Amino acid sequence: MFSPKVLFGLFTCVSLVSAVPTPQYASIAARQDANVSSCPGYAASNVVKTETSVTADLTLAGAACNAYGEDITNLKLLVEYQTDDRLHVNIYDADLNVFQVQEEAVPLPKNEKASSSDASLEFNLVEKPFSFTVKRKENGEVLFDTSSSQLIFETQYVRLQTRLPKNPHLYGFGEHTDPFHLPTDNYRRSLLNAESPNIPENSNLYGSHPVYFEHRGDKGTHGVFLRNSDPMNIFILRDSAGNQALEYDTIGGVLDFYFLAGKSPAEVSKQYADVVGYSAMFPYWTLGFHQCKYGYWDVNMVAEVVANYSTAGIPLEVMWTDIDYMNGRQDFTLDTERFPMKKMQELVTTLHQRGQRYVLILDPGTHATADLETYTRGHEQDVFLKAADGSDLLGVQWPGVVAWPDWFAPQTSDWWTDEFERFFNPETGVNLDGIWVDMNEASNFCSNPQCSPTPEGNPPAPGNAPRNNTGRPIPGFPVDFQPTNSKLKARDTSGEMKGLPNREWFNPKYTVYNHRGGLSDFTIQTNTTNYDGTKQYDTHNMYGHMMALTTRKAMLARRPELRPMVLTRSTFAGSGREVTHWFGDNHSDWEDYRTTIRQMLAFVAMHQMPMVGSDVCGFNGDTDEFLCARWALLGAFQPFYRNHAELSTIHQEFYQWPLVTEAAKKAIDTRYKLMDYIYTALYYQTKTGVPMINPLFYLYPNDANTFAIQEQWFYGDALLISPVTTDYSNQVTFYLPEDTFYDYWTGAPVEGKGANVTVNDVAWTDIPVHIRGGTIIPHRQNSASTTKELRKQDFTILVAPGKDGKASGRLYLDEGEKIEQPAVSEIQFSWDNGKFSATGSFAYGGMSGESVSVAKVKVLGQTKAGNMGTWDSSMNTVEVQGPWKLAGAWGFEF
Ligand SMILES: *[C@@H]1O[C@H](CO)[C@@H](O)[C@H](O)[C@H]1NC(C)=O
Ligand SMILES: *[C@@H]1O[C@H](CO)[C@@H](O)[C@H](O)[C@H]1NC(C)=O
Ligand SMILES: *[C@@H]1O[C@H](CO)[C@@H](O)[C@H](O)[C@H]1NC(C)=O
Ligand SMILES: *[C@@H]1O[C@H](CO)[C@@H](O)[C@H](O)[C@H]1NC(C)=O
Ligand SMILES: *[C@@H]1O[C@H](CO)[C@@H](O)[C@H](O)[C@H]1NC(C)=O
Ligand SMILES: CC(=O)N[C@H]1CO[C@H](CO)[C@@H](O)[C@@H]1O
Repeated sequence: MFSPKVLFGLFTCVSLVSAVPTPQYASIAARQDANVSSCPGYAASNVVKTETSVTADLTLAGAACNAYGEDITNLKLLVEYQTDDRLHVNIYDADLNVFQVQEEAVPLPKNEKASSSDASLEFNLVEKPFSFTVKRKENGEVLFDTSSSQLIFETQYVRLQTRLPKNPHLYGFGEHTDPFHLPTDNYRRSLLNAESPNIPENSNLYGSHPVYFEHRGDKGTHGVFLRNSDPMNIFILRDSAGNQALEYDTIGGVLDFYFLAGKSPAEVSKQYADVVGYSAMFPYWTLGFHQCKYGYWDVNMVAEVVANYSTAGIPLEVMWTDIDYMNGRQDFTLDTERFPMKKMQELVTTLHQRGQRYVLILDPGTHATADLETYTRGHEQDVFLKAADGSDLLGVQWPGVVAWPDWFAPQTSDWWTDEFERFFNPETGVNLDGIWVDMNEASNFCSNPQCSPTPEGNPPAPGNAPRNNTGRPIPGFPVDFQPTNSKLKARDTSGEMKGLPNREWFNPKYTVYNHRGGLSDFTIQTNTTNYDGTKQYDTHNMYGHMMALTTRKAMLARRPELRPMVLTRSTFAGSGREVTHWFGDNHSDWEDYRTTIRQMLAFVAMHQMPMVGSDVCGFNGDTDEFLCARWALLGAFQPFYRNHAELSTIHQEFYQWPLVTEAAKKAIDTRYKLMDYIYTALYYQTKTGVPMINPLFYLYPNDANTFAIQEQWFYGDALLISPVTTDYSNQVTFYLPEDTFYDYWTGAPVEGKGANVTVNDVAWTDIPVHIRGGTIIPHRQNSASTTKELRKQDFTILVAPGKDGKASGRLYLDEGEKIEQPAVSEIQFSWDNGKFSATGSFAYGGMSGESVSVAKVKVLGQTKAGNMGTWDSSMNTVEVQGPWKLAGAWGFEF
């Protein structure tokens, strides 16, 4: 780890002539031994403005400074008013040799050619020295202004700075474990995907999402996405006078920006989805409770865990198995002694009969041995990345020496899909329901580019006790498998945006901070060429993303009619449109318990990856019953809910402690009753981009007290979750905005005063939850052991009127798993001072045994009985008994 003291040097930039005074930032970049102050910047010429676009030539405005590479003399500027709310600004090399993100990795959004006069954003440029601004027309707010320093565009270094308001409210730039509301006092983020045990703060983690949201209260929220996958540092700078700026420093790629106008936070989320894609819809069962552990020794133990959950009366929806199931940790194999096929099939069949599901793990590294058919088939189909001599590039992962699939090669997808069909064949293989891809940053146990992946130098990392059938020591790569590789032969990639040749691949002069060491340490060598002629240097941050996309295709080929459930550790901007993510290998401690909240907020709202969650109770290290009880409750109100632990830890299944059993039962019972409510929220995020989890400022954008809150959230848009976040404490202080709330557990009204509330006696089995007035929440009347059983329960509708006596809510119903839904219902509930109605579409009739009936409607905060229903004077609630079938519009009046 780099200490902050070392990071923030005091080197000061020389002022540049500019209308606004140039801030004197501590130039963190400059401390990397290059004098960027002599960089000449660019001058714009041939500026052509049309109704929907601006183009210009940018020419280096003086002698090259060659700070961290060579200055590129000729650039082009392309500005497109793509929609009324989205402005695209791309600054790229005129020769089109510099790498640009492939469309297969991140499709380009459609340019709808909006008219600049109708657009909410306005682009302006200064020709010399070149700079530009983006302004919100409505109120003149300048959202982006690059005049505080010169644009630098070199072969291995690209820098752009924008001025920020003082103490800006910034969010995003995942993946990180830093504050949700980003620090603004000379803060650094680096985007360089890396395996990250214990998810350290102020570090690059598993994924890269070069997007930020900036919130300016009633002046609006906007977003800025940089479509660039190269490793980069991002700085939020503050000079001694308090002037602030945001700086991008990348070691390659182009400045391909998308400015999103908002103006509400949720609108920015939607506009970001328009650019990188709307989230995939996940099966209903994914919202159930999941259990995993590295170290379930054999199939019997897996079955025993399932049975123990059942005995304890804790609903278990999905059972997972980590790499334990593999033969010598090789993909697409079973340890024939401990996980024999016959028993695995019996396990899956039994789970399915009980309405439960099964998920297995895969890693990208394919054991490079002639004994593994998956490898030999892959080798024959030429799916692996190549070393300089054309042989398969080798590294080390769990099985030992591995070859790395090249996910940009089309044949890799065919091979991977074929392996899925062989191994996960419903009749002859393991008929799993979802898949989990890990280690795909990619993580290489070979620690540096010079490392030789031989068994002697790099034995497989310690894991389970040695098994008989691993064939260790792992044999080296057989000589007769050295192929001659056709695809690398002199490919002329000029003008194809594949990346510049002859760069310094491992130690570029400009350093992107990496907590694992150098650029290429513990991963695939960055000098490796991909199938399409691009380099790992530029595409490294998309390796896991591409693996996940390929895996989704394989799942789809297996079961074309069903929504795939693919969980990936490594992600890139846009991963959410296909797959989902958990927060990686955290630690069983209170800090990581708290961290899950800020990670969830950023992933769901700012990165369009809604189905996320943490390893409940913690992954590394031993948890304890108090932490695990709290985490069981916290996790139940996060989208993806899986208990998972590392090999060497104690068992932490919820049934291991009576206290945790009680907490988990309550948590799961509540989560399940609310399942259709949150499934509805997920569905609408996939359709509208509006997040299913709301940071408080999304719903109270003018309340400055909410901007930095990172230990509370709205589950959906109605339920405010305020868990105990202090270590081993029964006390919680949480914020209640000025609004009408109701205690979720008692129904009692609670008037929010725009102030903190402290509760001193939160039991280990409790979590404070409040309903926001003005909402209507559909519930299942009872919980159940599986989501399949849950769907047989009738609904109750809970109405929580706001101050104005009104409320609204919605319910989406479908069959739960199919991509093409034969019939769905989209129901709107409304309450207006005594009048209840359900309107919308009602095509979903329910599968056999399922309920689509409402048993009762319960209205909170009623001080008198109406003409209908039963008034409970102690709780001030009215209950109106149904049933009403959700088959057409209905309603009643008190
Ligand atoms: C950087 O360049 C400027 C202008 O040429 C010069 O005044 C300054 O001393 C240089 N700084 C360093 C640290 O080399
Ligand atoms: C399951 O429960 C039994 C009985 O309490 C216990 O002996 C066993 O260790 C448990 N197994 C697992 C894997 O939790
Ligand atoms: C990448 O660099 C390493 C270390 O210098 C070298 O051994 C290897 O041959 C290079 N690979 C390619 C594809 O050029
Ligand atoms: C492993 O090999 C030993 C010796 O060959 C044998 O006794 C044992 O049963 C095998 N299986 C396991 C699971 O240890
Ligand atoms: C609420 O308490 C937190 C600390 O627990 C504090 O940071 C925050 O400023 C308080 N909010 C208000 C509105 O007082
Ligand atoms: C973000 C965070 O809290 N990470 C912690 C994970 O666990 C390790 C080991 O306890 C801590 O050092 C990290 O701070």
